[in-house]
Formats: sequence, C-alpha cells, structure tokens
Amino acid sequence: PAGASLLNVCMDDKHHKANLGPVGELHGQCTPWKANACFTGNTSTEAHRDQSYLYRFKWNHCGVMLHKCQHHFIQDNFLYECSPNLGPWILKTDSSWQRERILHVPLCKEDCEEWWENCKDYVTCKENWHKGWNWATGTNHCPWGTVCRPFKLVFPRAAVLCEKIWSDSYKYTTAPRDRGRCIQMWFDPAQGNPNVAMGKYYTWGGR
Ligand code: FOL
Repeated sequence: PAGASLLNVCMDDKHHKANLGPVGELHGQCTPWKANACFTGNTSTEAHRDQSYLYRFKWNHCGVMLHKCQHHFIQDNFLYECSPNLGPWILKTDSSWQRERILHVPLCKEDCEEWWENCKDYVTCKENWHKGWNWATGTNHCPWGTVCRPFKLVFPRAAVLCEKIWSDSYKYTTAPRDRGRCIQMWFDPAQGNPNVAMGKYYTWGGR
C-alpha cells in the first residue's frame, strides 16, 4: 500500500543516514533509538556538545543554558535526527541546509509542557530558532536589534515554544503519553518505541 512508504523513513537533510539500521556508537539520550535510527554514531557524540553543536548552532546564545533546560533540546534534537517514525510529517522543502523538513508533528502534551516548564527562566532573543541569526562568526548570535528575554516572555505558553521554535515542526496537542495518539520525545526503550505505533496510526488514516 502507498502508506507503507511513510513508515521507517529518514528525512533527507544534513546529518541523516540514507538507510535505516542499528547504529554502533550511541551515547546518553540517543540510546532509545539504538535499534533503529536515522543518524550516524558521529552525530550523537556531536549533539552532546554545548558549543559547536550540529549546524554550528549554540543554544546558549544568551548565556549559559542550565542542564534541566538543555536536556530537552538535546532530546528534541535526537528525536529530530534519529526517529524513523516521522514519515507522515515529512515534506519537501527548499533551504540552504535541508531538502526535507518535518511539519506539525503532534507532540505529546507532557513533553511540551515539561520542556517549557524547565526552560521558562532561561533567556533567548528569538522566537524562531531556524532563521534570522547573525552567523558572521560562524555560529549563531542574536541579530542586531534583538534583546535577551526570559523564555516565558518570548514563549508565553508551552504551545508557543513547541510550535514556534522550529517553524511549526511540532503541533501542540492535549494528547497524553503512552496512548498511541502523539509523538513522544521521551520514552523508556525497554518498553519499545511508542512512536512506531503512532506512525502506523497516522499512516493508515487515523487522523
Ligand atoms: N528540532 C525539531 N524538532 N525540528 C527541527 O526542524 C529542528 N531543526 C534543527 C534542530 N532541531 C530541530 C536545526 N536547526 C539553521 C538554524 C537552526 C537549525 C538549522 C539551520 C540556519 O542555518 N539558519 C539560517 C537560515 C538558513 C536558511 O533558512 O537558509 C539563519 O538565517 O539563521
């Protein structure tokens, strides 16, 4: 069936592997995807560094980001880089760094709320972290005319954070974890990957 092409696929962008499969060396938060992942082992080592991050992107563009906040960004990045279950939300796009993107991935409520809760006192100068940075030094800096403000002012609600930060990559949902109706950023690999069921649900006409 046509829908099958949406299952077990990897996005076509900078750090993704062409083919899915087990990855040799995974670290820390990437281990949930060890059995089946879209990225190279090298990517996961790289993603744990604060500076010189993937895409040469710095989360700490407004000062040091605390671990309790940063680990949500690391986890988000792993879902983005590793997950073979985002097929239903992959679109062609045309930008300098990617040929495909994800749009409106329905994120579980708790994953979004906890991300916001743990980051609300951290500071940033931008709502959309995909575009408009000053890259003059090779990494992202706040563009002229912007100021560093607390997350809770830039993103007044959890939904604004999850949706706006990566150009609507995610859609905020009120669906709770573990019921197969939303994508989970966090899960216990011992129980299997809950996002496999989600990909199937959407692919076979769930909506
Ligand atoms: N996480 C999720 N959930 N979705 C994503 O799309 C995502 N994307 C990244 C990381 N985590 C994600 C990648 N982040 C640039 C900035 C951030 C970035 C990738 C690239 C960048 O080069 N921005 C340029 C514009 C490039 C262009 O649009 O041509 C800039 O002007 O700042």
